[in-house]
Amino acid sequence: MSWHLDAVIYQLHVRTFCDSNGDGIGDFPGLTSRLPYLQDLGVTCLWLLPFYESPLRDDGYDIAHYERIHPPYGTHDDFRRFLDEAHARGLRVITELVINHTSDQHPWFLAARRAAPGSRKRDFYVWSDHTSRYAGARVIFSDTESSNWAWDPVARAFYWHRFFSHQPDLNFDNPGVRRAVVKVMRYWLDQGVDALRLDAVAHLFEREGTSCENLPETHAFLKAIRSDMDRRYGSRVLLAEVNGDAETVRTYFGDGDECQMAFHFPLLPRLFLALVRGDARPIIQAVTATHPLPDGCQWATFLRNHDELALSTLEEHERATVLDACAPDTAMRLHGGIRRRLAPLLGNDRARIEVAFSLLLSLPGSPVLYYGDEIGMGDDVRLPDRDGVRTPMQWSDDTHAGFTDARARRLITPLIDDATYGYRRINVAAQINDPDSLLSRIRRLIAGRRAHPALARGSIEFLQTGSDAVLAFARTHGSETVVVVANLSSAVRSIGLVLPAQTVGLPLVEIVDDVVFPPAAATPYPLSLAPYASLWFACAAAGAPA
Ligand code: TEU
Ligand code: CA
Repeated sequence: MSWHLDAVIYQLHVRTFCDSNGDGIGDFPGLTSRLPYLQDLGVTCLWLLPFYESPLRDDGYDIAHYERIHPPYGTHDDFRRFLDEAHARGLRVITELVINHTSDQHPWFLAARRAAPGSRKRDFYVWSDHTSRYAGARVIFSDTESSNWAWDPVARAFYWHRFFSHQPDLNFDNPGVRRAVVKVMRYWLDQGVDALRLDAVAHLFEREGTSCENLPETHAFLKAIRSDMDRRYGSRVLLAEVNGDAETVRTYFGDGDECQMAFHFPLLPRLFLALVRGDARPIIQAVTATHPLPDGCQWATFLRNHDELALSTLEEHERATVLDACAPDTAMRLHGGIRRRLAPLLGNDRARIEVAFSLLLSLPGSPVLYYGDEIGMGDDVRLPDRDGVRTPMQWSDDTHAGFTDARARRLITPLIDDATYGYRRINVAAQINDPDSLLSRIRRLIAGRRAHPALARGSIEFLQTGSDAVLAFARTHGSETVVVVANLSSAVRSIGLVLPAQTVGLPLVEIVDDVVFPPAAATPYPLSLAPYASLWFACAAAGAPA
């Protein structure tokens, strides 16, 4: 088991992936019809953004009913058919468990605001007569919210919210809440999902005099739900979404008894910093600070997701460097991060995009690809909030990009239709049979990773290259070592690569392009690298099974 240790995860939104019935809204039958594409890409796991009943004021992270599917996305049967079909194709499925908060339209909140102060129902949420409680908690959505408290005229009290004011936080001190969220967890595990992404999980409890983040009570609760899950379901997985520094995020693995996975938020901005500066050191620092993990645990690494690119774990001057280079226009910025997709963030430079994927797919961690980035989709900063990075998947140059029926009158969100990134140029159909396309390159990278378990499960050792601009590391698992070399700069680099002792004298085969290099008779091994070039060398000990 332990499929999560070598997963290649694809993140998508049912609503923007494929529409089957011409109403302009993506749905489960549409997604199911696109499973062959995902299987062919080579990913092994799908992560679905929230698809539950919701007023959609936070794109579904504002849940109004945990066990119902938002009707336009399909029925329960449609979901079951999708899940069965995904499993039949060997694809695992991660769904969202958003338990820090609900929508203010959730029946629990509608009841709480009318219930008597101090009653069980009222105490499903966190209330106060004044806004000075928990003053140590920062405001996360700093561009849109000014306080973590909002006035409710029905309850005649303030309620606590870490995100939008229409998303009241559940009160985890109430045992009724803890029981209710465990019931939700079991409901989706009973449906057969393989893993749950724990949204905003750092914020479950509040305590006076603290930042109200990462509290011991939160960790205790996570250990409790993990043991409940293990006892009842065996090998299911919890994935923590905690945007924090290395030390903080690492605590969510516990001693291997909390979450088996956590997003690698500390690495993310350092990948961009490294590419902006042409300097490998931020990556080495982030990986060194977060390795190794307890047995059975794995990072979920990513380049982009559905949110803004979070820069909060960088030093002030580092953040300024990335913002200046990647988000020169203030419209591209949100909550201190950047609301752009991968291709635009990297100046639509094909070589830089490829090296970013090369690192994503070779550094420790199970990689998460954000839908559309595999074809180099763009964004639309004119759309509100983070909608600009959540536009419909571009399947072809047909009407509506092949996302929906040509007769559909209105799409859930506008397509990208500009000269550079518009669907007429950037689409799956144009790339799928072209061996030189970005999509084909990424398919080969994924295949190379899956063929070499050292890239998923191996240890990591950073190698000397004589140049800060060139990152090199060895991943070793059993008798196999894979050596990765990446030029992070826009200049040609000539280096002497200090190879690990066990690889000297072995033939070097570049995995992605299947090219045999001269054996490394001695170390350092001389190499010349084009701007942003990356190479993956397989070196298997002679006579040993790879
Ligand atoms: O985000 C939770 C969260 O902690 C964010 O601050 C995130 O770290 C930040 O946006 C940096 O990328 C989750 C969802 O991912 C987000 O889409 C929701 O809006 C949010 O919860 C509230 O529900
Ligand atoms: Ca539809």
